[in-house]
Amino acid sequence: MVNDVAKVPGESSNDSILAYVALGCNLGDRYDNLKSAVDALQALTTITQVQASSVYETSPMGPADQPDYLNAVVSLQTRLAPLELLDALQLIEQQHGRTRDGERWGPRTLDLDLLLYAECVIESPRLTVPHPGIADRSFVLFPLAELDSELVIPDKGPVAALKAQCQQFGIRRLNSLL
Ligand code: A4P
Ligand code: MG
Repeated sequence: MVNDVAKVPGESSNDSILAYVALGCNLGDRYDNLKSAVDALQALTTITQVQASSVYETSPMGPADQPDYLNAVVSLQTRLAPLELLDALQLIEQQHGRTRDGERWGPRTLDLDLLLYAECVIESPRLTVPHPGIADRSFVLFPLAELDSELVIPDKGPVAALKAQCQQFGIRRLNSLL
């Protein structure tokens, strides 16, 4: 089901949409991978006004025998449809050596998750927005709240309240990406 601005996940909008994307990485040069992903987003003509949170180092959610993650969130403006934006994110993941052959929640060179697409609620085979994990992960909520502390997540509530009660994952704030 889809409401608000984008009526169909594959159909682009005449209006510029504010979207939020979560970045995660725990393999390779983690900071370089995140920075390079932000550079790749900024290089797209279909995406403008990219703003990045600080980088956070976090203990892994899922299997414990994997390196700590670096996480961040970016906001951006786009006229891409939700599925077109997902395509763009998955292409950037592939360009950064992302494979999908390991265990669930296993280590990765780059994960780009579409957190929010305006106020849209989307349930389609390839895409769920807001992202299913958005409301209970410190490594998403802390950087997201940095970009907009007043943000209200559709069907979930204010980011500030969610941040106050979420699971922490040993979160440590590092430097900024931009
Ligand atoms: N998909 C559906 N909705 C979305 C969305 N909103 N954004 C589909 C992105 N993709 C979405 O994703 C699987 C499928 O989800 C895609 O094909 C897409 O069509 P994937 O990237 O292939 O696999 P994944 O990321 O491993 O799956 P999953 O279950 O979404 O994992 P998460 O939730 O991304 O968690 N620990 C720390 N500290 N920090 C992390 O960032 N990340 C994970 C992965 C595990 N542990 C972590 C972290
Ligand atoms: Mg993912």
